[in-house]
Amino acid sequence: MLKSILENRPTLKAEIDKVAEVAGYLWQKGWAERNGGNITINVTEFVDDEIRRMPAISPAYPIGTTLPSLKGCYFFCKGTNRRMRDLARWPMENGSVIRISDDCASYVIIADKAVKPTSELASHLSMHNQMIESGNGYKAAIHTHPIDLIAMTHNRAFLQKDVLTNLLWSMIPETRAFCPKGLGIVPYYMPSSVELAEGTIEQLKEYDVVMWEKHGVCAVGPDIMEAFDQVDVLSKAAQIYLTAKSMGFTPEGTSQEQMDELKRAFNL
Ligand code: 2HA
Ligand code: ZN
Repeated sequence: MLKSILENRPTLKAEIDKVAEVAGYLWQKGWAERNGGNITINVTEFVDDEIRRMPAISPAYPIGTTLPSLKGCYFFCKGTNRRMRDLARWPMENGSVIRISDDCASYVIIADKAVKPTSELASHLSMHNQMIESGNGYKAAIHTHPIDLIAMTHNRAFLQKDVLTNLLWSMIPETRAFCPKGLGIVPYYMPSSVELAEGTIEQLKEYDVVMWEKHGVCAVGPDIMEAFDQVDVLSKAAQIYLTAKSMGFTPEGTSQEQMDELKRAFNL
């Protein structure tokens, strides 16, 4: 049996372990039906000369767009049509490491198996390209289908800029503290489309979390655990809103003054 790229690479393995842990959370939360959702992480910092010499185990596939800042980059990506709950248990069977080709418009798979990456690869890699260009040091992108947050995007009133941000911030102070930029909104586009990727990139200039109308959420962060945490915090706030609603009343929400006080106290 061929050895895994993770063998004798504890720092790379630790990042893949975090991906597997988060994949398990997504399944447990009911956010990852069938093959729903995607995770990609930039693993370039863990790449050594031996990895750089590893031959392609797939043809060169087009990304669908050209991303100049990804030259020489490597990513671990969930496989297309693979289940999150399977990624949780067997990450290297349900995801793969890819190398961006020198043309920055295509990629090859290098390890462990020729598992073709996520259908949302163009939007994920566009997010990574932008994170590199912004210099924010972020290495992880997650896309998932949280029931409560998606339900909220079915209400047109919530799709106006920062309406949802302010509503969710006002449900519990932690949301203001741990999701300080709030969330952006991308109007409905076909899954996997270039429009969806471009809309996401535009919103990420301002936010770390972006809602895809009637589809799901995308979040970015320094690592996959932190990207997940932001979605988790927002989902908690959405749960509080809908629990109050199902008790028959509209929750009052903390006041603008109380939120401003928090902003000052936490230096947000
Ligand atoms: O990969 O969620 O939007 C499955 C999806 C695509
Ligand atoms: Zn999706």
